Amino acid sequence: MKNKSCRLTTGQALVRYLGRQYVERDGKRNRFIEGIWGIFGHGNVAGLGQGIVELSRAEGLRFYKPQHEQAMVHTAAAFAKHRNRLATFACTTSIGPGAANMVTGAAGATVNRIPVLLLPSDYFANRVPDPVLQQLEHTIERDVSVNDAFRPVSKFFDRISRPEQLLASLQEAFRVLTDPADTGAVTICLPEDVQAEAWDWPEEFFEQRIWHVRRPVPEPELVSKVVTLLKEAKRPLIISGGGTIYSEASSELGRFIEAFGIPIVETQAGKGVLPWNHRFNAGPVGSNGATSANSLARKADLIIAVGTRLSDFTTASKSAFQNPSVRFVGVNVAPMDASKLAGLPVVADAKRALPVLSAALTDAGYKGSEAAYREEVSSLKADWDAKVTELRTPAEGPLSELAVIGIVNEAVGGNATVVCAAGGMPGELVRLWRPEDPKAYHMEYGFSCMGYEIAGGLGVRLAEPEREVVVMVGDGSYLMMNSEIVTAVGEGLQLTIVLVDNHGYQCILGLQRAVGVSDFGNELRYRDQKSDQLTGAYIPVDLVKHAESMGAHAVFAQTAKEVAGAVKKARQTGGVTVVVVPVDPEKRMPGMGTWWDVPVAEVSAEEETRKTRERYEEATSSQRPVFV
Ligand SMILES: Cc1ncc(C[n+]2csc(CCOP(=O)(O)OP(=O)(O)O)c2C)c(N)n1
Ligand SMILES: [Mg+2]
Repeated sequence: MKNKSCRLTTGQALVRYLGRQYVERDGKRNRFIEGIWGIFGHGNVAGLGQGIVELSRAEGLRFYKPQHEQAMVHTAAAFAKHRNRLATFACTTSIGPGAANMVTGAAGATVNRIPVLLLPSDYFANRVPDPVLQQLEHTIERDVSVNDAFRPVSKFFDRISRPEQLLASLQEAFRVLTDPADTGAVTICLPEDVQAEAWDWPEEFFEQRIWHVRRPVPEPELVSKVVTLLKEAKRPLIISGGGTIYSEASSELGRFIEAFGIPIVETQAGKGVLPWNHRFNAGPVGSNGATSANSLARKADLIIAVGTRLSDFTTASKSAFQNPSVRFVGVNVAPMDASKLAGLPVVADAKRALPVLSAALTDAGYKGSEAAYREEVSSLKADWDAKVTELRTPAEGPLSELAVIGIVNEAVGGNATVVCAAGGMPGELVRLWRPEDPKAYHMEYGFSCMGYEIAGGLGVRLAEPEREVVVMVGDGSYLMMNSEIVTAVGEGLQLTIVLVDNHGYQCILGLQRAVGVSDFGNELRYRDQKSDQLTGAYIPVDLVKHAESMGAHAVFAQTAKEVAGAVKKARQTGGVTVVVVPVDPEKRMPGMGTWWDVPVAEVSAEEETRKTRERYEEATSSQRPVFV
């Protein structure tokens, strides 16, 4: 018997399919694709674009138009991150440059393991008009297009040269998108002629589909091994990453550490899993870490890494763990992450694994860490908290970026979501911001992509309209990508943006000094006519006028009172408010004995560089590239 079918174009069928995909986890169900973001060109306006016009409203998919293709991927990723990867957006572009503009966003999503569905258009499958406007004519490989640049940055890649290929392709695309270990950017390239081509689609293809988001349980054999390891450990420590938050395992983690007196330290993606003032939360670990967390990490003999990819910032480029007999356990849905640092790979979901471990430990008579260790944790934590308070407190004279962070945090509280990605602020926020909720700290520090901040803030705002959102952005990031303010204004969204102006790329300038190079090419300065270098006066950019021109309310605030007042007022004013805060670039975060591996020139005519190289070589000797 022939099944019923319906005749639709590829573009129409795709829209219908997207509207009917749901996810389910812990018995809760929601639509997976919340809407479609797109910028049209000849590649998609008649194909998928026509499908969107005709069907998206009926399918409950709202269409959004950003100002930049890269930005819309950041928005989609931020939305998905805030929703713990249980929902995202689809993003459509034209061919060539529109598609290429999404590659950076795709990489960011994949690096951070965040689902985004990317639908770049591609040149004609029939190749009759070749080369179509914007087509890359590869001289040897005729089937290569600009879109092949998505391959290394996607977790799934396909090119649809016949409509019916969508049947199998979308099935796999959604499996990857909704799988906690495999997820990332999923790219389906759509040749412009195929988008407009009709086919008889089986009705079943459009039935509502519910994707179960798995929570793998730990293997009992490995649970026993963890029990043995913990019973032997004197200084156990948990590193908690973004995975713990995506898994919604805050309560399970809290119960586990309370039961056994094991402290946690946080990564950038994992910050906020427990409130900053939880007695066993020893703060951020690694290169931008707290003295408390780093002291515990240095001496730990057993580290349980939960939901973290153990990036170089977390491990201080593999120098953070100095106990000769330290062992690692990796609790992670992704086998690659579970096995890092030669860890015992407990491939499991955090929310499932922690109670299982807890029960096994109790059964085995494990009483938890010793009193002296717990006391050490509290005393380290108390010292660190006092240090944070001191660093956040405004001093005399022009504001420091550190003080601005404290002022803004005080003004919005511990439940508003702070959004940031690149510059000096991520390293400062991770130490100084005090979140009181797992969704109060949104840092994109896997790719640390300049330009994510405002677009990301927009995504968070859409993901949870009730919560206050404050974007912290440096002048460099702002100048690179600010035009999503127009999108937020157009959508009537409230967004508070704190724009910290220190005349350029001050974190890289600080790094430059740290690697023994003199100040060069990082500040926003005129070319000096005499030296022919970028050493002239600061280029005055009127950031207030700039923000105003896009429809934002803009406020210049240079004292603690003005900053706090402007931030508080922003929420009542509604719409987008940009608070421009000038800060003293030389009031930097003091050194805290941490390290990040950035290689220093091995030979140089500069004495300073040679000395720095000596110190660098000394520092690398504390790296441990191999663990057993
Ligand atoms: C797209 C992109 N390009 C380059 C970099 C390298 N980079 C990291 S931070 C930074 C400077 C950021 O300047 P700003 O936003 O003003 O922050 P500040 O350094 O002053 O704190 C640069 C160039 C990056 N992370 N992302
Ligand atoms: Mg700056």
